[in-house]
This record gives sequence, C-alpha cells and structure tokens, in this order.
Amino acid sequence: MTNFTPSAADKFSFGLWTVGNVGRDPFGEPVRAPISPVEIVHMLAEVGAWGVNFHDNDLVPIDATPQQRDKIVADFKKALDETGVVVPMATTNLFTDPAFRDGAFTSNDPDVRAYALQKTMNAIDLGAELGAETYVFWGGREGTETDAAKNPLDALKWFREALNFLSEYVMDHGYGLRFALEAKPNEPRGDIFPSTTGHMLAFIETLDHPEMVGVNPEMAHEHMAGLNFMHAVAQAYDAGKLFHIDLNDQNFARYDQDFRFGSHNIKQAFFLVKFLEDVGYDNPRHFDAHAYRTSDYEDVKAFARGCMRSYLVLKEKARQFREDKEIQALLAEIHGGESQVSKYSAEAAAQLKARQFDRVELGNRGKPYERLDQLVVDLILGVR
Ligand code: GLT
Ligand code: MN
Ligand code: MN
Repeated sequence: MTNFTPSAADKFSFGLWTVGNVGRDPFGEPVRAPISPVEIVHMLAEVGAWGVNFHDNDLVPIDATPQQRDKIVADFKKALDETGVVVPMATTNLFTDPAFRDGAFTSNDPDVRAYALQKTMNAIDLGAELGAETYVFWGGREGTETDAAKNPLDALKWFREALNFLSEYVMDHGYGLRFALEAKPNEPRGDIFPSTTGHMLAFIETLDHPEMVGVNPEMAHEHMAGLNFMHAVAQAYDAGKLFHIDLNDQNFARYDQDFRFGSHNIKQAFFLVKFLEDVGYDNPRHFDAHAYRTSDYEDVKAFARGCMRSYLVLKEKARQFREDKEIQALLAEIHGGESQVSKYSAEAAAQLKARQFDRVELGNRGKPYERLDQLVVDLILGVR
C-alpha cells in the first residue's frame, strides 16, 4: 500500500491563479491577502507539487515597466531554482482587462484583435523563457450574449487566423511549444465558442498547423455542459490531442465551481484516473481548481494536498481494478471475443449478408453490468 506521496513522475502542477486565488466572487470581496509568485512557488514545493503554470499577468502585472518585468522574472527563476519546481505550461490573460470586454481574438474590434495577438506573442516569449512546453488558450471572453452582435463564422475565422499567426510565430522563434485549446460552454460570456472539447477537436483540423495544436480539457467545463468528461478525454487521446489536462471537480448544471479534484464526483474521477493510467498518459496533470472561499492559506495547502492525494488514491484503486479477479473475469465474459467483421471486402459483405442471425436470442442476452458496477462501487468505497 502506497502512502500517496506525490513525486515528480506524477507531473502534478498548479496555476499561480489556483493556490494564489484570493477568494473574490461576483458577490464578495477577496478573503485572502494576495501572495507573491515567489511565495506560491515555495508553497507548491512544500506540498510536493512538480510544476507551476501562469498567465502572463499572474506573474508580470499588465502595466509593469520592462525593468519591473525583468526583476520579477529573475526573482521567480530564483525561486524555481531553489525549489526545483518547473514551469510546464503558460498562457495569456485575455479576459480580465476591460479591453477584452467583447473578446480577444474574436472581438468585433480589429484593434482589440491585434492587441490580443501582440499580448500573446509577448506572453509566449515569457513562457518560453521560463521553459514552458505547452501553451494554453482559454478564450473566456470569446463569445456573445446576443447573437445579433457577432457572426460565429466571423469569430471562427478570426480565431483561426490568430492561431495560424501564432503557430508561425512559435516556429519562427524555434520555441518548440505546443498549443492546447481549452473549451468552456459559458461564463463569463453568455455563450463561449468553441464550447466543448469535441468542438475544439473538430476546429483544430481546420488550422494550418494542426500537428502542433491539441486540447486542454477541463473536468468542470465538460460537467457544466452535462457531458461525460472521461469520454471527451478519451476522444482527445484517440485523436493524439491530449496535450494537457485541467483536473478539478464540479456539480453538474452549475457555474464553474473549480472544486478540489475528487471532492464531488468520485466515480467520474475514478474512471478518469483509470483511463489516464490505463493508457499511460504522460503529459502534465494540472489541478485547475481553488480552495473554498472559507479557507485560509493553511487550508489552501490542505486543498492542494487533497487534489494530489485523491488522484493517487484513485490511481491505486485503478490498479486494484486491474488485479481484481472477479472484476476481470466478469469483463472477460462481457467482452465475448474478437470482432467478426472489420475490414470491408465484397466477399466479407456477401458472407455477412448470407449469415442467419437469431435476433430474438440476441435480444435475450443480458449483461451483468449491475454486478460489475457494484463491484466498482465497493472498490471505490474501500470495502473490497
Ligand atoms: C481561468 C479559467 C480556467 C483556465 C485558465 C487558463 S484561467 O481560471 O477558469 O479554466 O484554464 O486561462
Ligand atoms: Mn473552471
Ligand atoms: Mn481550466
């Protein structure tokens, strides 16, 4: 039995905005005093995380002078060197500043679209300087409240142009970064586009350099849309596009709660971890969550430790699932052998057409999924 201590091999990361979240919400002021990026790096090292991610302005304030920027970056690098914490991912804040009130790459204002590109190029430089290998695009303000105002075909065209431009920028500078697109159906916009991981996967194929663009699915965001997160992750993986993942938790049909991973939908979390471990997912495991507003910073550490611990506990449960004789015997029975039809040939089609099926008998075949599912529930609840 493991003691569930995180290690670098787990690739657990947190954003500066996650453990550094001050607890502001639409109805209330911050409840925690801001802590500096340097302090956050030390806190992450203390709880055993591997990586730290940031938006440009989590690290460097939007109105910093070049001298201030250089000092902040030097202090941050020193904290990374002292702790061994790495920067796997960086991103751009294209949603807080009022300039982005109608979006960034998809704003109706061409000056804003150009400013968003400029801001992202600078942020990519910053991410590359600190060693990031993945660059996330979360378009929180890319969307509408009224469809009278914006044509989604224009928005898709502008978003595509921006990503094509930035792909060339990255290649031109030899940065070796990969892009990961993160979807969310709504909030803060009435509707955000593209809205789900599935939409993103289809959109990627329309880009000039689809090979360098994947997705960053977030559990809470797919749950907001009422979808099965593990299925979205599996489709991204199948397409070779699971470059990054945002782990957290979320009650269905609510606002973006960004709860501690494993805090709410334990069964979905189990099947997700099982999937990632079964396929040998080896990219960062980022916890894009924040502590309850009731927490102080001591409790924020409990939050961060809890995210990682739940992942590792579920990883151990996934191992037990694989080694459980009763579960495996049931699975073998359920799967019923190899496919009989796969590749088309005229002969295979003719043979299949000639075959006699006992449709009634097929319809009478039950599946012991209740038994199987209860075994899984027992396993998760720790009574197996
Ligand atoms: C913001 C959002 C997240 C995104 C982050 C990256 S910022 O907190 O809610 O889901 O992953 O821009
Ligand atoms: Mn979220
Ligand atoms: Mn996220």
